[in-house]
Amino acid sequence: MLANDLSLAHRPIGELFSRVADVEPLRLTDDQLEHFRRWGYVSGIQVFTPEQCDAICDELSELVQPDHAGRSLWYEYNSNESEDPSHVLFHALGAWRLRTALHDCLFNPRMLVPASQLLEGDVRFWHDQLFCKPAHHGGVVAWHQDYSYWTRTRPMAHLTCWIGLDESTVDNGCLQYIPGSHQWDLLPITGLAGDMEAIRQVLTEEQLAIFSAPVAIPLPRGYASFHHPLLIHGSYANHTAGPRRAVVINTVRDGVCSESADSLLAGVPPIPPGQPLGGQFFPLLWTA
Ligand SMILES: O=C(O)CCC(=O)C(=O)O
Repeated sequence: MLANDLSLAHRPIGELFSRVADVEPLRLTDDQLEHFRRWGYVSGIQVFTPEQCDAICDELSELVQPDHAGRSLWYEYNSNESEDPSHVLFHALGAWRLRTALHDCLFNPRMLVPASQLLEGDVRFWHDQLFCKPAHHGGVVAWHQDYSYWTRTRPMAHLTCWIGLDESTVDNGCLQYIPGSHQWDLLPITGLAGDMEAIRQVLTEEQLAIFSAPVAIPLPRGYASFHHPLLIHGSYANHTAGPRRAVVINTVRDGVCSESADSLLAGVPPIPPGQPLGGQFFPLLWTA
């Protein structure tokens, strides 16, 4: 085990994400909860201050360099998941193990209080993700359902929190949703970073009709959108002069179990099928 593996710490290490005395103002309203139930997402929730975004961006600028300290700790690391040099999508899982702000942001009540409401229980960490599209030649994230990548865990009681580190706009490739698609069945994986429209091959005529009306989710810097594990989402390319960077925090309701005898994340010791997620790599983040 490596001494600088921050996954050993199950509480904040630094001061950037200080405790919040009163969590009541952080709670989603009944209208927001109803919006999530009906459409599969709720957005426009501030979870990071500009100072917190700056600290995470500083760490990120180090982590995109190929020879950074701690690089053996990643679960996945793709400098360009698209494999097309003219459309770059930096996508990496496991940053919480490498740098303090990216670790401590998991314990942020501004994210955890809404997550607990949406999951209807205690919140356990699943994994983090970084999605970064550089200026001028940032690639797409193809339409997909998150749970199609997570069927090795069950029951489906998962949640995604997407947090912009830059203002995200239609022009720089903000998140896009197909509202209501969380009611659809689980679809097969059709790729994450290549052909934006590949998912169309597996949709019915009825689904294709709904699919023609995606909703863009532009957000100010530090603001989040939460979505359901079956909601279809993606994002278009970034051809603007600035980057579009995001941290994604994926959580589960406490009690979600492994469904696989293999490692759930690269390098993590297996959790036997039927056993709940827990231990060093899956800390409990919030008790309702
Ligand atoms: O950052 C993006 O554009 C896509 C993020 C995404 O696919 C996710 O949060 O599951």
